[in-house]
Amino acid sequence: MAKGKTKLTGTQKSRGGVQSAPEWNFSPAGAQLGSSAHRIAVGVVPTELHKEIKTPKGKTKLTGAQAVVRYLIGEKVPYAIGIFGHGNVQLGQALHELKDSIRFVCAKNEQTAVHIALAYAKLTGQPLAVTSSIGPGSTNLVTGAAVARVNRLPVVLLAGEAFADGVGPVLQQLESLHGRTANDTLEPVSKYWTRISRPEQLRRRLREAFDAMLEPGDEGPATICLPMDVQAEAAEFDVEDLLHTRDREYVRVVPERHRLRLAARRIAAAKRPLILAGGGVLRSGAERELAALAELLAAPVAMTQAGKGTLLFDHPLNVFSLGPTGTWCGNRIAKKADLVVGIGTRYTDFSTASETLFESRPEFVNVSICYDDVGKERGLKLWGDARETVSALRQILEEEIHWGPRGTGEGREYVAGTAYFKEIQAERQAWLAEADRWRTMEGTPIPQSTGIAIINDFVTPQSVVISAAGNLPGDLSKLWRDKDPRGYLCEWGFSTMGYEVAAGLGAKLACPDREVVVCVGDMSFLMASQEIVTAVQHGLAYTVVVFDNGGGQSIRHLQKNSDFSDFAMEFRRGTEFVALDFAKLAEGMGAYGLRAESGEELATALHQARKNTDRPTVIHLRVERENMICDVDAEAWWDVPRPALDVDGRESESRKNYLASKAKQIVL
Ligand SMILES: Cc1ncc(C[n+]2csc(CCOP(=O)(O)OP(=O)(O)O)c2C)c(N)n1
Ligand SMILES: [Mg+2]
Repeated sequence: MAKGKTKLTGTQKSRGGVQSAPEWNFSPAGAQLGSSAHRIAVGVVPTELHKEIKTPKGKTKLTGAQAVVRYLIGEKVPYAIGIFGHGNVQLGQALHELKDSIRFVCAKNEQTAVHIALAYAKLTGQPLAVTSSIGPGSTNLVTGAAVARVNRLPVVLLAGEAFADGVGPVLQQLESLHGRTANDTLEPVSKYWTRISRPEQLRRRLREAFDAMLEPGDEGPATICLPMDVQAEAAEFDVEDLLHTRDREYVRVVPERHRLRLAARRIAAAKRPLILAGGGVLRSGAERELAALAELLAAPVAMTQAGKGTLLFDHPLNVFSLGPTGTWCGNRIAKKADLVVGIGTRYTDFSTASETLFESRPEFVNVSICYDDVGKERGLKLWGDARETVSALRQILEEEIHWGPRGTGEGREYVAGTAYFKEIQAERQAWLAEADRWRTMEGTPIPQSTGIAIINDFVTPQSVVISAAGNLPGDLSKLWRDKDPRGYLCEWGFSTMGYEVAAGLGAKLACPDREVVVCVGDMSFLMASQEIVTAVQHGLAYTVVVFDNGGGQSIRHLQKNSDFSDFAMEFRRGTEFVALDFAKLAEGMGAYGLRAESGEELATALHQARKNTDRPTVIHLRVERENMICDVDAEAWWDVPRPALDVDGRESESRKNYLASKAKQIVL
C-alpha cells in the first residue's frame, strides 16, 4: 500500500491498539455518550451474533472464550469484572468483541473484583462474572470466593488456567506436579468448581455452574478454570443454544402440611416465643409475612446482621440484634424464650453467643430453604421458602387453630395487657434510651457512635449503608435505625476487611439511583481502597466515610477487655501516631477528599458528598479511640480462647473464667 499504511477493518483497528470507543460511564458526562453508555442493555443479544458463519451442520465456529461470553450474555449477566494477564487476554478479546452486551469493569485487585460482584448479587440476586489471569490472579480470588460461599452469594469466577495440553511454561504456576495448579486453591471455597480441558465441555459445565450457583438458599461461587489454550481454540457451537434464556426464577418450595400444622401447634403453645430473622427473609422477600406473623403472635423479633431491617427499628416488636456485638435488649429476651422461630438464619456464633445464649433451652422451629440450616439447634424443620412458609404458618394459626390476633390496626396497637408484651416494651425503651445516649455523645474528635448517628440521620430510605469489619458492624447493628428493609448491607458472614469500598461500587452498579454510603475503618480502608480508581473511571458516585481511630480498635479493645496485652493494633511509630490523610489519598486516586472531626463538619461533608455526582467522595472522619460502645456489656459471650499459661508458666485467672463460660455452651 502507498505511504506504507495498512488497510484495517473496524475490528482490526481496535485490535491493533488504535483507541477504541470511549469506555462506558455513569456520570453525567458519560451519559452524554448516549443512553446505552449510561444504562446497560442487559441481556440484549446483538442480532449479528445469530448471523455468524455457520458450518454445514448448522453450528458456528467460536473460540472457547467467545462461547463463554455468549453463554454469559444468554444468562443475562450484565457485567464482567477483573484484570487481564497472559492467562485470560483470550477471554478479554471475546469480551471486547461484545462489550456493548456485557460491560467490562477493570478492577484493581481480583479479590475486590469479587467483592464488587457480591454487593451487586446481594442487592439484586443476580450473579456477575469475575475473571483473573493464571497464578496470582487466581489466588487473589480466593478470599472473595470464600466471602461468596459464606454469605451464600452467586458469582461466576472465570479463572485463567495453565495449558490443557500440559506443555506450557511454569511462569505463575506451582511447579509441583500431581495435576495441581494455583486454581486448586479455589476448590474448597467454591460451590461448584471445574477445570475445562476441551472447548466442547463448556456448554454443559457452564449450565451446571449456573444451576449450582443459583440454588435457592445455598447460592455460592462457581469457579470455571479456563486453560489459556482452550480459551483460544475454536470448536463448533450451537449459538442459539448458548444464547437461549434459561428459566432463572426463584423457586419457592413449601413444607408438607402436616409439618406446618405441627409447627403451628407448637408456636401457639409457646408463652415466650421469639422470632429470629436472618438474611433469608430478605432473600425471599418475606418482610411483610414476617411482620404479619410477629403481629399475629405479638412475638418479639430479633435480627441478625444479614436480616437487619426486616422489621424497621420503630416497630414495637423489634428487639434488635443478638449476641456479643448485639444489644442487651435482644439478648435478655432471647435468654428467657421458650420457643424460637428461626427464619432464614444460619445460627452463627453472633446470633447464639457461641451457643450460650438460649439458656432456657427453648424449642426451635426453623424455616429455611437451605437444608444445611433448617435442622440446626435440633429445630423442627420447615424446609421451604421463607415467604411462602411463613405465610402458610400464619394461615394455619388463623384458620385452623383459630389463633386470635394479639395485635390490631396493622399490628401497631397491641392488646398490651400481656406481661410479655409489657416486658418487651420496657426492654426496648431502656435500650433505646441507652442508644440515644451514645448517639448524642459529644467530644473532640467525636465518638464513633455519634458519627454513626449523624450519618443515619442524614440518609434517606433510598440510601444503602455498607460495612464489613472492625467495630462498625457491631456499632451499626446497635445504633443504626433502618429506614428501608434493603438499606443495610453488612458483610458479617466472613467479616472481611477490605470489602467495603469495592462493595460500594457494586451497590452503585446494582442500584444507580440509590445513594450509597460506605462506613469503613481506617485499617480496613488501608487494606483495600484501590477500587476508588475504578469508580472514578466509570463515573460512579458514592460516599466513603473512613473512621480514623488510629488503627484496629475493635481488636485492641478485644485485647484490653479479654486480658490480652494491648499489642500492635495501632498505627504508631513509638508513641506517635502516623499522620495519615485519607482525603489526600482519595484525591490522589482521582476522587474527592474531605475531612471532618466534629459533628457539624461531618454533616457538612455528607451534604457536599451528595452533591458530587461524577465520582466518589471520601470523608476522613477522625473519631475517639477509647470511649467506644463496643465496651458496653451486651450480656452475651463470644468464644475467644484465653491462653492456658501466663508468661511465668502458671495457669491464668483469665483461663479459669474462660473455661467457666465455655462450660455453659449448649451444643445441640
Ligand atoms: C481480612 C481480615 N484480616 C483480619 C481480620 C481481623 N480483624 C477484625 S477487625 C480488625 C481491625 C479492623 O480495623 P479498622 O478497620 O480500623 O476498624 P476498627 O477495629 O478500628 O473499628 C481486624 C484486624 C479481618 N476481619 N479481616
Ligand atoms: Mg480503626
